[in-house]
Amino acid sequence: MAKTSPSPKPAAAKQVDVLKLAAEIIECLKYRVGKEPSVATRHDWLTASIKVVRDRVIDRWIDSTRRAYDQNGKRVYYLSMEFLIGRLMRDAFSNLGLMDSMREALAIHDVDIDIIAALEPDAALGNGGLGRLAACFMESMASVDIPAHGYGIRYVHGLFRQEIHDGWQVELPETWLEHGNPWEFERREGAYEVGFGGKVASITSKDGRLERHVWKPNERFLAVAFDTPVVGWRGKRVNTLRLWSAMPVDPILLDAFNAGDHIGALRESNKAEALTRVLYPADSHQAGQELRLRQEYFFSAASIQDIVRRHLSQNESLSSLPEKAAIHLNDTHPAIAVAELMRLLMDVHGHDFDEAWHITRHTFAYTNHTLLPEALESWPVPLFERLLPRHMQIIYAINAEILLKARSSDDFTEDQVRSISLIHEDGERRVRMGNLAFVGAFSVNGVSALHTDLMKETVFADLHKLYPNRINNKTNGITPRRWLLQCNPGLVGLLRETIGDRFMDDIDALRDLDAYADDTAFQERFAAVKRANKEQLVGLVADRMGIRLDPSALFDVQIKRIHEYKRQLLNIIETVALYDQIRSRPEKDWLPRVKFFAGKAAPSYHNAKLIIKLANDVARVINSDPSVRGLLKVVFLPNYNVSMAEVIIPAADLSEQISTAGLEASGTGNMKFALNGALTIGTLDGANVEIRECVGDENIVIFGLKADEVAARRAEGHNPRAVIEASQELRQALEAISSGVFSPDQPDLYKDLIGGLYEHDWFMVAVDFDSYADAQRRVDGIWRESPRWYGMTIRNTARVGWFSSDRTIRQYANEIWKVPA
Ligand code: 26W
Repeated sequence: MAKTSPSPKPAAAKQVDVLKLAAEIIECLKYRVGKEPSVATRHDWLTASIKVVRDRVIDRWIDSTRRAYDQNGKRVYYLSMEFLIGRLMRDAFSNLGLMDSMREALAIHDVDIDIIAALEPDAALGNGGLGRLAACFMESMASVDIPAHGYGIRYVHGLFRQEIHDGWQVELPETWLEHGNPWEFERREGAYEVGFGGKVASITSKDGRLERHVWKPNERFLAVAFDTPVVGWRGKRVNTLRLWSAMPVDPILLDAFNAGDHIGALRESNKAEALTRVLYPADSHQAGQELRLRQEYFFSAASIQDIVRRHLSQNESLSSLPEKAAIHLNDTHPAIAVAELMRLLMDVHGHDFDEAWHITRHTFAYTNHTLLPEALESWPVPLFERLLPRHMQIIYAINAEILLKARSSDDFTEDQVRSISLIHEDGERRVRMGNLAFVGAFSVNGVSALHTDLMKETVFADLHKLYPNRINNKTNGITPRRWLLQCNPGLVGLLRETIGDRFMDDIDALRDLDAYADDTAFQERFAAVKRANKEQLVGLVADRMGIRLDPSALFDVQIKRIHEYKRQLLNIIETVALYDQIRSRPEKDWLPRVKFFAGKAAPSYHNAKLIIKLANDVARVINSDPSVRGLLKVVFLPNYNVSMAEVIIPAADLSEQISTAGLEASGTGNMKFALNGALTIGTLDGANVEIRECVGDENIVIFGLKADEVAARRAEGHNPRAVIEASQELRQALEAISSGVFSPDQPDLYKDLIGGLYEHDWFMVAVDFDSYADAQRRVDGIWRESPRWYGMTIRNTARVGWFSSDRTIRQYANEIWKVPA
């Protein structure tokens, strides 16, 4: 399949390039990998190809770094516990315009670039939405030319590998570094010490006045930087993603070693290794383990030291930090950075509390990504105090300041003051990281219009009252390079022929496609592209799962983390209902459909794992039932990751965005599907609301309760049992599942899961069922009228350019960070 290159070069110049690249690959193979072509493995070719291109990145990287230094302008620092990057090779080659040349250069050596590209492991240093957003933002910041550094953790094991055994999720360790990582540069010289525990000493002057505090940790580790270049579109700018790895200060404890305790001598080493070894796999409830808090502090402290060092290398004092640095907190995971900067300002650089607080509050900005109460981070005070005693003191001092401000206003009741406090006082005392991030930041943003409104009304209602100008909205976006140009070359080719190349640099130009939405010839070509993408997915499913699919069926896709609020269960129940109907009315003209599911469940999330098992059980029964005659197929693709998304999304006809309204902060998969010409079936939740505004109500299928209706029902305590009794289709499907039709060996397996729908139906699965089933039949109707279907999906592609992360990043730059973009 033809891949696109961003800047077609004159043929002769390109030929020179290709020959030069081909020679460089051989040289690299020889001198840097240490192999002759005849004995090189595919991995060796991959390494050599990456290094050849990486060399071309380095000049631009150094140039970008020097430009930032010379200008001494404001820099952006994006602190994130997660970066869900995926593969980097195609991204870098394509952004540098080298994709076609590298393909040809490798072909000269009889190497197929697609085969070696598939060997590159996904860098899965994230769980889902939040981590992927950080990766899109890094690419966009480089593309719109913002001097930015990403800071995170170099986990040895990223998100676990998922296998499905007998329908159950099994978690296996992920080993992305097994063959080394040709993209990264280790910076041993740039290591910082990070401490834990110990005591706080007070230094007093001769006259007995308290001068300052000194924290004397009793554990110390080194944070070593690993840098990865992030190449922007057309190579304009190359930014740095700096990931920290923990190392022992003393690799071998000589005293112990000399005393013959050879194992004990490695104690420090083992502890350090444990610190950055593995990513926590829960994306919506806080694990609450000490190691997690250690990880948060470790990477925040290393990052803040690095930022302070860089600032002081160019500026006299830290008083000017807010003019030179915007430090962005990606959710509360790095919120401890607020207290760490305060500590450095006061205890190391001699600022008094007021100065330090002024500098801090004008330097940090914070994004909230979820309103789910179980996902809001808080730490027990005793744990916090033991691990970070000085930070605990600082948090108390900040709290005193905030509570005073609230109490000095007549408008605040004692309840409201309590809700603003950084310390949760009912029962076990806990430090609230959301409140810390909120008060420590000059800007607090949500990730879609609806989510931002809900933030103001719910979690942060009282803080919003105290700081009414702080909360703002920045609707999420996705990078169109990875999520269109790279993943859908067929569509890109068609777009270039139809509306020219302008959209590749200015995504809003996709609008020109609107004029072709009803053009029959264009619709046919658009459909042919989709068909080819579906055939590719059919191949993947055949290879990995041995299931044969019909590419002319409607491909109905729900791929994302498995969570009750995302309501994969609603989709599965509707699938079971459809299966019932097909069997009871086989003579009807049913529409062939394939239901795709993929996603991981947090290992400790019981119901989510049960939902995976159910999807697999339903798939097994339906796929082997001859009476549905292949009209309905269900596929659960194991081990969903970024690379898999890049194959599935371009092949989707229908995008399932069906979360309980009010619970999905934004969603970003919804944007990727729409951009690649899928129709959305969804609730008015997260960014779906804004997608509807962009594509038009007539080009999206909306169903279900709205956010305020969900809240009202939850508050009044509704009666789901009555709802179920009233819907025959739903009742039958639920009875089938809970009586063991899909789990004959364990007939009770789904009793509790389904029982919950009768009891409380917290996520409104039963309540929204009829409306969802109706919406699905509307989808059937549209699919049958092919010109209407393609008119709608073409308009989706044409009208969602606004969801580019370049737009999002420009808004962050102009409205929050105040840096030129
Ligand atoms: C403390 C455990 C934990 C870990 C991760 C709690 C919460 C998280 C994340 C905030 C969850 C997350 O990824 N949220 C998603 O963020 C996306 C990017 O803004 C949104 O599009 C999704 O709607 C939101 O669920």
